[in-house]
Amino acid sequence: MENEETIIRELREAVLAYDENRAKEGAKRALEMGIDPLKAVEEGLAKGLREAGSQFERGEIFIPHLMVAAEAMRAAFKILEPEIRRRGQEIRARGTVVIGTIEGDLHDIGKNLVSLMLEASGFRVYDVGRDTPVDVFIEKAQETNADIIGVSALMTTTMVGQRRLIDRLKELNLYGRFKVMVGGASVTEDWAKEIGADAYAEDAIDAVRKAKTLLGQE
Ligand code: HCB
Repeated sequence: MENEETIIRELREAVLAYDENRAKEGAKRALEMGIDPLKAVEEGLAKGLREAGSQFERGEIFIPHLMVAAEAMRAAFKILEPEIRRRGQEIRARGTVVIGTIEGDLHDIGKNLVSLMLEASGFRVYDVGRDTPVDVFIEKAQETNADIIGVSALMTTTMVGQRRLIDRLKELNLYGRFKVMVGGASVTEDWAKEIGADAYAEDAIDAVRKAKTLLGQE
């Protein structure tokens, strides 16, 4: 017999099985049955994605698995999102993050993953895309009253953009107003310290952990 519990379990398992169609079907069934869409996200999809994240941390699965799990969640989330808005509910807001890949850099897979994991963990996320100028990050952060700016850079040639962003915040007297979290393949903890960033995150799971720590939540 299909009930709320079985549908929520189905959503969680669909994400863990990397099955986008199954996740979308589950989301439609949840709406048909009048299940609280926020509960379907939090206890179904997001729980599945977090479990996939733990499997990744334990080395049981790899980046491509995490990405398809994330895609399955994103597809089903899109189906549930309008109903969440219609009910006037808000995703549990832990804080607001503006995230993007810095100017000159087209790599966005990691940034997208971080963005989705933050979203799944209750942050409100504004994604400013890739190849994004420093001022666009800062304007968006001001406009949305963000808590954190996440800056991705994958190449040694574009990492300097992370430093430029922090220098620009200083110039504008906004250094300290927004916490800055940096990441990307070539980025290290030492680099983050050197440029005056508030945090370095190694991967999407670490990014969620660091974002919570920055806001004094864990
Ligand atoms: Co690209 N590329 N690439 N590339 N590329 C790298 C990054 C090299 C390291 C490959 C190499 O030479 N060994 C290299 C950079 C060398 C360097 O500077 N040290 C490189 C180069 C040189 C280039 C081109 C210049 C190649 C060329 O055209 N000659 C060119 C650059 C174009 C440009 O940006 N202007 C280029 C192009 C490409 C694509 C388009 C083919 C493709 C990108 C597709 C896309 O993103 N839409 C690509 C890819 C896929 C890679 C590799 C193979 C994988 C990157 C990736 O997606 N990793 C990469 C090799 C590597 O990284 N070792 C190679 C998986 C994600 C999940 O990891 O590290 O991006 P991630 O993100 C993590 C983590 O860093 C952290 O969390 C994420 C999730 O776990 N994180 C954050 C990331 N951002 C964060 C922000 C935060 O606030 C917090 C945490």
